[in-house]
Amino acid sequence: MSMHPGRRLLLRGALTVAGAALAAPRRGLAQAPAAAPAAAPSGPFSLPPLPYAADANEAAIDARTMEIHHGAHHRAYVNTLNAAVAQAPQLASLELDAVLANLGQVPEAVRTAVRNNGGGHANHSMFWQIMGGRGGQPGGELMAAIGRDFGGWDRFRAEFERASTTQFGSGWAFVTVAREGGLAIVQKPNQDTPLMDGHRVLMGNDVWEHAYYLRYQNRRAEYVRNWWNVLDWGKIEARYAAARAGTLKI
Ligand code: MN3
Repeated sequence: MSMHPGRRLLLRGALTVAGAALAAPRRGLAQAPAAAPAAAPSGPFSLPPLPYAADANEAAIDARTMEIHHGAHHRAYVNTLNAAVAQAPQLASLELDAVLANLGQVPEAVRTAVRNNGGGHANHSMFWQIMGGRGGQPGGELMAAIGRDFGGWDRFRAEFERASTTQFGSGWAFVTVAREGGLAIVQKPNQDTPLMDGHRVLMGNDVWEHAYYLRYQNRRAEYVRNWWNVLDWGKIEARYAAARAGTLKI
């Protein structure tokens, strides 16, 4: 294979850096005078603040897990998504749900990054929103829809727990909501989301190990069972109403 001139340039640059490093006094890696990367783009997407204290979900999720999950994992999805969008600026002006529903139109060079990190950003933004509550059960139209579509609260809960525990490896269990109010339970691997199928997400649980491992280790079923205790059904009922009004985004 012949060497591309651009590649030769890169190699020459690398040799120069290596030579400089040899001549310079030894320093720690952290201080290495590497060619400074361009500053990471800070937008168009941003990390939403947690809408409650990190220990607000102690009934299911410890504060340390919340801090790492939000401050490190979700932040990384946002940063990587922004870096991908910087390479495809035509995406920057679009709503995230529209991008995810049309991944086939995203430039191939950044499509996987947008899928994983755009999905991760949407999923986690929804996830923080629906917790911080005291569990219990929903009321009103949402409870009526659960009765209609799942045959009652207990069966809904059992079916959602089964979807959460049987998702192989990393992924999510979701409840989707149709414009006319119909509900369905959906499993997705990785950071995929029903938004990618053009569907709306009512709620979803993150069953990646990073969501529960500090407290539960391999006991995913116990995490999934406890998760009901921190749901804010008022928020989820508001999402249900927004979905029916056609205003629910992510
Ligand atoms: Mn997660």
